[in-house]
Amino acid sequence: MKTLLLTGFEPFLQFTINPTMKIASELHEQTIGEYQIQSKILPVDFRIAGQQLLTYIEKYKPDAVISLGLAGGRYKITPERIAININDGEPDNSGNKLEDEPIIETGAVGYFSTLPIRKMVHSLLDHQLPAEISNSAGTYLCNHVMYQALHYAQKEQSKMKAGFIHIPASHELAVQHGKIPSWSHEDLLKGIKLCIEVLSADERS
Ligand code: PCA
Repeated sequence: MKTLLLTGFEPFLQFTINPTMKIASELHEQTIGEYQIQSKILPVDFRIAGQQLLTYIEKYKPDAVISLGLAGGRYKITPERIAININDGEPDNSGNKLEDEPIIETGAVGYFSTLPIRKMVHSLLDHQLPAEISNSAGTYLCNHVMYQALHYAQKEQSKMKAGFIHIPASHELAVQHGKIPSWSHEDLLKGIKLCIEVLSADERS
């Protein structure tokens, strides 16, 4: 059995709910394909999210890491293609406002996801769930943790796969927010389960 570290994020900015929390916690300790899942929720804080993620990676020594984030306003499930070496954006939940700052001073400009993102998108579409690869994870916390995991794998010459999937709002969040498209929790959960099945099947082939 392999280990998957699955992370979600706490709520942030104007989003009073983060649907990734519910998905991550419902999948905690479940088995999908060859993967036993360990779920964790990360803080929306530039100074501690990456460190927490690396602590969990060292603790669980996962074969793969999938981090989930909310992309409020997107209509589709979007596996991310690349993480870039920049922290920039709105203040985080602790009030840190970073601008044009490298995540890791000596790190690469960017890292491609090592998840089977094209196969994930195909599988989601085959199951009638709208999906596409995203070519930018932004420069906020989601990009930050994706970069941190991939940098770690590269630095340690680890075979650990890593990457990030952004999801749309849930109906629950959209009702509170008022101006963003949304999916049912059940469909979001189904989509993430499919992505994990694809990851597992990809490694068997
Ligand atoms: N989405 C934000 C940070 C936390 C989350 O769920 C992002 O896209 O960076």
